[in-house]
Amino acid sequence: MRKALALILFLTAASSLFAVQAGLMRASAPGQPATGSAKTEKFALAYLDAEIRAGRFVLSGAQTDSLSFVEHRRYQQLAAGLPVWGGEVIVHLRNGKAESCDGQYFLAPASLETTPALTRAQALQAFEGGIKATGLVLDAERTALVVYPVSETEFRLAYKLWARDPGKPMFNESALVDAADGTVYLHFSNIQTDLLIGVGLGQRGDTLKFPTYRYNNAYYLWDQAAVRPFTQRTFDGKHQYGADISISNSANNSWPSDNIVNIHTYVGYTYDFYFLNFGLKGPNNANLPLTSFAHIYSVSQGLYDNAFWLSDNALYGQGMYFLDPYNGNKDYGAAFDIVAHELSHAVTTYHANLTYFGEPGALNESFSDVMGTAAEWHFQPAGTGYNLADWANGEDASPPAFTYDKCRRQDNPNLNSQLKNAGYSSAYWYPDPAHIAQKVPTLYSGTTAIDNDNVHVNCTIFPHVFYLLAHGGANPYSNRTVAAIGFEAAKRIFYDAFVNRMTSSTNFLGASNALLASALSLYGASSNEYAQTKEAIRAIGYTVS
Ligand SMILES: [Ca+2]
Ligand SMILES: [Ca+2]
Ligand SMILES: [Zn+2]
Repeated sequence: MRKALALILFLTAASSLFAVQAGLMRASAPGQPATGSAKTEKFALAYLDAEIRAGRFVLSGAQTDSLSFVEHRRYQQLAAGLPVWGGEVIVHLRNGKAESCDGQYFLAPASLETTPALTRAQALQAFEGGIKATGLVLDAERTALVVYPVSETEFRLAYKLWARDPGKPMFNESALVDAADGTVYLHFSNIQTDLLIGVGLGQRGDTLKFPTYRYNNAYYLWDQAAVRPFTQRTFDGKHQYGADISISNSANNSWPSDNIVNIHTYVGYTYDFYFLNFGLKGPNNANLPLTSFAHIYSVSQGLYDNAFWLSDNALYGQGMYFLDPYNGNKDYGAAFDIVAHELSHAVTTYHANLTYFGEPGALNESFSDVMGTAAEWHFQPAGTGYNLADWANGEDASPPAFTYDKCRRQDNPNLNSQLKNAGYSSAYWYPDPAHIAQKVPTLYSGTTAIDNDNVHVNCTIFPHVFYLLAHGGANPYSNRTVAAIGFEAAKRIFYDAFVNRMTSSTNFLGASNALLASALSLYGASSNEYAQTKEAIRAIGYTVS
């Protein structure tokens, strides 16, 4: 066909042939009518149907949406048996019937010279000449002949080359080179898309993948809302405080084992956990930028082994802080439930904003332990050991050997004593409470209430309620049993209660009422979920009438 036309679906006034914008084809410019009338669409579908039957489009992928059950079939256009560069359409079918389509195709000639005048090596030479490079090597698997639409009326046989430079790891390009005369139509780096995801080793030697950003020949632990819809940065304090601090970087996007790799990965997982379970888009539900600071260390600033969320910090600003191993050689950033715990504090900050003192403060900690554990179970298989889901908090932070020693326990809080672990005298060795009768009274160091009046010490009662509901079991103090309602229901009830029904001053009684209200609201008065929530609240010592 000499007088070939490009026929771009629904966008008859296309300014560029090569603007492959699948999904945007129905947009219209301001002040102009929308394109894509039913008539156009009907014509396009009929045309595509005939072309597919004639073998000029081949199925290259298909998926069915799990909510709408609409099937999306992806087709690659062929001309003379070769793929047409940029010729790709997606047909959407409902109940097996095509109802719309997206993408772009060309009125390409049915026959075309398919024997290249140039060899692959000659095409590579032409490319090298064009960009003044030497010594490039081709990836044989990824190099292929295609039909390149030079214009609406001209289709050329071309090589799509995939070239690397063995001496320069950062050089990795695709080039479209005319197979007859060596004209270089197009070339671009494969690296931005190929290597946007970094690969590194977590603290436990496990391989992790995470978003990075390339800038000036280095990669940074930085997602500029490209992989996930929020900006995420992870800084390396390099074992100091107040000194130069920069976003962690790597020359080749391959990262050595370090907890910065865990932290950067786990912040993304936690975002995914909240979004997938509750539809929450980051702590503020508006894709709040999230910054983490790893390897921060200063005894003079009172910064010992710890991890925390700070809404404000005079030196570095809002973010999550992971302090370096100091007295206990802990790797807090290496524990997924701890990263999810810290980020959950940010969720609380933007919702209930529970005051960080006394019972509201203990509830603030409770929510973080509950969601830290729920996130662990969302991503990890059940078991005992690193990277396995369990009912303790922070166990993966304890090198060199895995242990539950000194971890808060949700299955039976009484198995641990945070006050004992913290080195207080034996008169203070209260077990972590599982029941309101075990709540630790205000303890003083001088005139100061220890632990902000026991925000950690007393935070274990409600995570135990979560355990009773999700897993089922008996309270170790009251011996009252609760039948499991399962993770999904327990998660929904806790999230709804803590995010939608609590305020800065909610106390333990208020939290119990919030959980009951959530179970009632979500599952109804006659539901087993509501009945077991009542049992769980009774198990920790309240009367539910
Ligand atoms: Ca675990
Ligand atoms: Ca855990
Ligand atoms: Zn906390």
